[in-house]
Amino acid sequence: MSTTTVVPNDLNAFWMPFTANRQFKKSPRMFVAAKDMHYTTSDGRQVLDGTAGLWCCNAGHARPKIVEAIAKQAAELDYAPAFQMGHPKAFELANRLIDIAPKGLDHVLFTNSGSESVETALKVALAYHRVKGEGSRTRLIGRERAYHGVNFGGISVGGIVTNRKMFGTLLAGVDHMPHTHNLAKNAFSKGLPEYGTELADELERIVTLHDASTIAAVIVEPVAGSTGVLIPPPGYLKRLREITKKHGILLIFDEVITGYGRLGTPFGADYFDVVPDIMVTAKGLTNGVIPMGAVMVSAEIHDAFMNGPEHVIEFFHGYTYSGNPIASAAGLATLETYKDEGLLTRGAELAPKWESALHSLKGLPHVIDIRNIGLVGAIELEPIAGQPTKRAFSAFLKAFEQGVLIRTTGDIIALSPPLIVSESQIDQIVTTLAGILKTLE
Ligand code: PXG
Repeated sequence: MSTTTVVPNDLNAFWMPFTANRQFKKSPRMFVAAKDMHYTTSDGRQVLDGTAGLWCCNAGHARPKIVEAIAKQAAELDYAPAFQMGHPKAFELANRLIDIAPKGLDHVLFTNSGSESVETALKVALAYHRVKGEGSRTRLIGRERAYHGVNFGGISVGGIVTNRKMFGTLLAGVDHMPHTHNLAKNAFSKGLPEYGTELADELERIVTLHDASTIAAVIVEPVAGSTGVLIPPPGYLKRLREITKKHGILLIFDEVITGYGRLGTPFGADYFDVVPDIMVTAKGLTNGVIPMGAVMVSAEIHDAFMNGPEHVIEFFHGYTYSGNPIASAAGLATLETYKDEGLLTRGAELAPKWESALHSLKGLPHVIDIRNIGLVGAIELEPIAGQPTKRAFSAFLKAFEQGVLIRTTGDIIALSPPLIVSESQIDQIVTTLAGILKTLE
């Protein structure tokens, strides 16, 4: 198929997600193919993927095992009812996930996205306390600047103002810890920033205010991704773990971005050596190819529900597509690809190269911070006075023209290449950005 014939001629009907629709439709940017580290545009150009799609194609694109598994599964068993029926691959995938998950997470609930995984985790947490006879634990604690997807629970515990302010009063009984971003003290940190561990103690203040008996769970991203890569100070997550444990509050890690090798360890929990009670994942679970999420929970949580008459449903929650056969097949093939190629830890090998390449941009115009962890990076730019987001967005457009895909959020450039990236491709990303930063308004 010619790459030039697949551009739709009317862009009006599709209301695009999280996109400046009018700007896009005046000047569309279309991908029509992808292979390994590259996208192909509708005008036949190669674009290096600096963002693993949207932080999800951790093994790169069109990987043979995954492609084959999906085709085979579609022909063999396309769909099986998710409620009161099963099929082998969902069980197999749950087992393979438990094999790579931090010790202590023993059961898996499947969803279709990160947002649904967040809702599922919050509901498990509330219901868990109730089945344990602690039904007064109804509050949920999130964090400023957090991104936990776009559904009502997720935006309630989330802390990105633009994602919340249009949507009414959200869930009741939610409070937020402060975020840990501190440019004045931590700018240009390599890896974990030095200052801010004591911000974890804000959780104690919130617990004192509401009383532990009213709090069900605390949810955090180990590294906040979507808001612009906010890396926790040393010991911060350990402290949250201690405080939650002390007060009988569940700790939920939202690992939608940090899961599946992004930090150079299988999960963020491994990187920080902190095991939560519930872990929320999606994206890299299926290499982004088929929508799927997985929520992993401790045996203690799972077992608390396994009471009452055996014919009665234990937890009234689930989706038509929970553990969908094709998604399960994609997940299994993805985990195999990660294992074959050592991708869940490859980020750790590349991290020193990644760090030095990124920090070489220090001193270029408008750059007010550079941060990195695993194979994640961020370059924060000084906003144009009175026109926030414009400078970074124009860097995004220029990078796309020059053959590199980056992401921007506010005036922050976020980078998260597939874990198969080569050292020379890291150089290409950074050299392209260096050229652009010198020419930005
Ligand atoms: N939790 C976290 C931590 C996420 O990063 C979600 C939940 C929601 O996942 P779904 O699958 O419902 O989109 C996310 C998603 C970006 C970007 O460029 C980040 C996300 C999605 C799209 C873009 O930072 N994160």
